[in-house]
Amino acid sequence: MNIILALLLIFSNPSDKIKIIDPWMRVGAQGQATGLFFKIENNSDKPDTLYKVEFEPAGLVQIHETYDAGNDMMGMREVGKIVIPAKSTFELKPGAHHVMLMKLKQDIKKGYVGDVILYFKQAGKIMIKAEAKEMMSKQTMEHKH
Ligand SMILES: [Cu+2]
Repeated sequence: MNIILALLLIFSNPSDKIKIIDPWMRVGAQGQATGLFFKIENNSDKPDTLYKVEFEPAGLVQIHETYDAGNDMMGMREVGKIVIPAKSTFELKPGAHHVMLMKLKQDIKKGYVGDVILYFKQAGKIMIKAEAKEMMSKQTMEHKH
């Protein structure tokens, strides 16, 4: 190993090991819930776990997965955390895992950019900005809690 690489390894910020790619949220109305989506790239040689998300304009934030509820319906339920294996990418997207921003204190309109804080067990606190976009979807989402 050369010296420059060794120094980079010593001084690299732990959060560089986790990269958040293409964050966005779906538009939503005050009092309602909406989804937050992004890709998590884990460049570390250890698994990492996303276990908490903060978004000030939401009264409640949960990490959800989507499942087949039968009769062509999709259900959602809280999973509490997402484990990202070493050297891999995990995608949160509509119809799959997502962050649910619930009890919105304000309308989230198209073009709005929100500050979100993600908490990882290894990488710690990561701040991101997510822009609100409209989503075209034929899926019917239903909460089953
Ligand atoms: Cu959900």
